[in-house]
Amino acid sequence: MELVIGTKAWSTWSLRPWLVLKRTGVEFREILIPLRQEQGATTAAILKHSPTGMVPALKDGDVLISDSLAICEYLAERFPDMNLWPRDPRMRAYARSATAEMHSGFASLRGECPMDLSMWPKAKTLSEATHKDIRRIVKLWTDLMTKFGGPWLVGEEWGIVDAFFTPVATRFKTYGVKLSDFGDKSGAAARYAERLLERPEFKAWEAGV
Ligand SMILES: N[C@@H](CCC(=O)N[C@@H](CS)C(=O)NCC(=O)O)C(=O)O
Repeated sequence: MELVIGTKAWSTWSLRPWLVLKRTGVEFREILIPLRQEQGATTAAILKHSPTGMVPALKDGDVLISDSLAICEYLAERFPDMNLWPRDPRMRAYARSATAEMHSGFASLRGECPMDLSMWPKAKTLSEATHKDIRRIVKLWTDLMTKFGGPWLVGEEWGIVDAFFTPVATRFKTYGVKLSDFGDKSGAAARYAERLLERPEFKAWEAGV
């Protein structure tokens, strides 16, 4: 398998399926395209691999998948024993719902706090729209861990839903976001964010930044 990704410090959408693919333990080739090159060079380089002109893209034989969530769905089917989604249908529904909320939402947080793993952590003044996104994330994380007992978002196994929120945890660290200011009374959300950044798959990604 080959995974086409963008600059590791910045590309949140590449990070998510990379973590999931790493978790499977399968050997894969990484094709790294530097983002933000001048005069359309990034798009031209990505177009050699994927018609969307966006990363990530997964190539598995003659199959090409060009969206982070679709790649994770494919990996869950390709490696059914890895429990990348929870086995229990009810838990799986919650995991999918939270993953989809991340995939299509939190635009303000994403725009205002871009992932930058090469940046020294520095607190930033955030807009009310971003405050709202953070409060929603804290509530979502807290509710799911209360419902399913943690330590991961939907139960005992780390999976796709946790991979999807890993870039959020990096943003909270980089921009000095104190989750206790956003409804994290018990500190459970802050501890979950720390756990995400301690995962061996994330450490392996970070080593390549
Ligand atoms: N919905 C897509 C979003 C992919 C996306 O926005 N990728 C960005 C990088 S993180 C990209 O390829 N940008 C092209 C560029 O920077 O030239 C997914 O989930 O895979």
